[in-house]
Amino acid sequence: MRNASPTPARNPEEDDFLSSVREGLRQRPKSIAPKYFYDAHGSHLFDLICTTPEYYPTRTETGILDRHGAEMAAMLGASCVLIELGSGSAIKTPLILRHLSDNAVYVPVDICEPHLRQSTQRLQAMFPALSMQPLRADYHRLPAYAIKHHARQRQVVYFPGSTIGNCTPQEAVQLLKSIADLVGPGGGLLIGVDAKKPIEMLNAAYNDAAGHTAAFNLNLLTRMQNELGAQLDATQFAHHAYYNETHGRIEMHLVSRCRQTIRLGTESFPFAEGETIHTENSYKYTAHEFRQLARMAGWHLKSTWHDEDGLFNVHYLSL
Ligand code: AVJ
Repeated sequence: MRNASPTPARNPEEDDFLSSVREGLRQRPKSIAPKYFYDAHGSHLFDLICTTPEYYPTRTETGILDRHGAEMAAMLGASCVLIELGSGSAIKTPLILRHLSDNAVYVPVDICEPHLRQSTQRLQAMFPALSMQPLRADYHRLPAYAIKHHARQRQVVYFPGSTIGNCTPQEAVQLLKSIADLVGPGGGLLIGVDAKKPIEMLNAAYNDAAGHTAAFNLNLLTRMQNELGAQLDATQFAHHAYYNETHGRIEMHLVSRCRQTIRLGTESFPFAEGETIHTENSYKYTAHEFRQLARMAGWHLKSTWHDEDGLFNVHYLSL
């Protein structure tokens, strides 16, 4: 399997931007799923967000993995099959891979083929002895048979970055159940989860002074113009992100600055002044809350690592 090339998509409709936008704009309140942020420019903007002083999750999680990676790898089993969901540019992955043995297998799973190829190449150069089995797939629809492995090798999903925060708690339980089905009995899950913290710090993280988060949010409108031929004036929308304490989540919205209409094909979507498109939820969980959620999906919390200030948790769970 060494240096295998990415598996081509089985289902070309799996990422249907047009029908998602159409359906999302028909809803009340209007919404578009956050996975559509990540075209090439959006992914670049996300990388910029991660470098801002306000956005603490990336550097905090990196610090945790750097300090405790050896202990994590010991719990995973050094010769496991490590399946990274939504691997993207896989910046933090070496912090785990460097502690695995040559018998381990690394399976990056990502929807974006160029990302997958580049990151696999980079990691294979860093760890020439490690087998890599890149898989181009939407990890929400990953079939259990997709990953080849030895029957006695433990399969561990690696899901960093608090990406699970984009799911509602109900969806998170479903995703955690499907991860359980994927890895099977004896399997494990290493997952990064952003923690609850003072509201000012949360709000600042999603309203960075450099404006990268605003650009990231507004890029969704540019994508709609460029890829779907949507007729709209992006300057008449504003970025709005705030912590919703009731739900324990950051909400991101695109707020209409005036009465206006977005046209998409033959369809018109009128906006009142102040009406929003809800573009993202980012849920924050205490370690206790996340343990309860995981338990509902059949997982047992084995260990939690965090930074000194308790901003971010990395959990290891087993079935
Ligand atoms: C990649 C989903 C974890 O929720 O913090 C960053 C995305 N949105 N700034 C997050 C994001 C705005 C990020 N996740």
